[in-house]
Amino acid sequence: MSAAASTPGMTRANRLSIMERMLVMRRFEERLFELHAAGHLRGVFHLYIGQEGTGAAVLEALAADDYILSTHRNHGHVVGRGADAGRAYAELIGRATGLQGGRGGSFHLCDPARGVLQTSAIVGGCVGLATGAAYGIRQSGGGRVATGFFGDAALEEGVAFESFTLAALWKLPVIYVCENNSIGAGEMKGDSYPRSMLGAERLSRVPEMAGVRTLQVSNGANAAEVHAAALEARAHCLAGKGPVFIESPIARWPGGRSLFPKSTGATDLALAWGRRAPEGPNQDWQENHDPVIRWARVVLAAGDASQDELLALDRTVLARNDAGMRFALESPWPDAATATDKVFA
Ligand SMILES: Cc1ncc(C[n+]2csc(CCOP(=O)(O)OP(=O)(O)O)c2C)c(N)n1
Ligand SMILES: [Mg+2]
Repeated sequence: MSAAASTPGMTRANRLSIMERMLVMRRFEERLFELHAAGHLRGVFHLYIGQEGTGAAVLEALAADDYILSTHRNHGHVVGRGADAGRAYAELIGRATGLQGGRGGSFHLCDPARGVLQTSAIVGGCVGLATGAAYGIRQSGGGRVATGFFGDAALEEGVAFESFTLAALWKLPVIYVCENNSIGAGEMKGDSYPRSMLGAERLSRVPEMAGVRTLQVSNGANAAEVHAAALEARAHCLAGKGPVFIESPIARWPGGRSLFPKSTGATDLALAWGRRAPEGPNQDWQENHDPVIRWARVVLAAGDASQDELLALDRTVLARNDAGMRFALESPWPDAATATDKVFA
């Protein structure tokens, strides 16, 4: 079976667009380690590295005016949607030109002008926000969907069950994308941290119990499978049939297991055509689980691009990214006189 045949419903343009979204997400966050090392990032931050196969595919399946809500692990969703890298970096390092004027930082990064309405770092918060956005869509005539991206732990919060119930009862156009990264990869044991703490034997039992339709993706690194599920979910919502929950299991990136992420080095696209990753604890993930490398193999096998064309795309993405980083570093701090602007109490 050719790779193209394993991407049903997808055009060459879809495959290349997903590749570009993934590279945009990946390069943006890899460069964050440099900002952190230079002391520009204050406090903890969470990276989306390793989850791009899910985010890029869902974003590709959505329409430009669909709404998106996210969590503490939001950078990928925001830049993958097309947010300006410079304004996103500026936000992360607290500059006045940031998407939130430098007041939100990593935990609140969003881009309402591009439909990324809000980010909540409160676990489960995004489930409620996405449901509310879908209610807003319903009240204003429909024709679009709201999509909430959240982690497996969100299902442990009461707001998730309450939101699922309301969305099912009111048949709201909302897609719940659960990025379940409590899945072992490489040296990680299946029962080690992090893992879900639910009584339910499958995550999807929770939304099912509330009457929400569920779709199970077998591997969240497989963007083709995620894309197909997202298209199906969107059509279901637009037909007025109510919410859909997608569980996307993701082999957790080895750099993302500690409180502060640890770099595993810049992604080497040549792993897609046979170069070996450095031996060590990250090798299995880098060669076999990294969604960027896996998708590059799909694009190559489909004949969508040559190795040189993929490298050229990557250089273009990096150049744009790094111009954004320079813009952010050269941007001014917020004016102290505006410190109480947008403070409500
Ligand atoms: C209500 C609430 N409880 C606890 C926390 C602290 N906290 C931040 S991230 C996190 C784990 C989130 O896991 P998951 O939702 O699966 O997302 P992941 O980080 O694995 O992508 C916790 C407990 C929080 N932010 N909000
Ligand atoms: Mg998780």
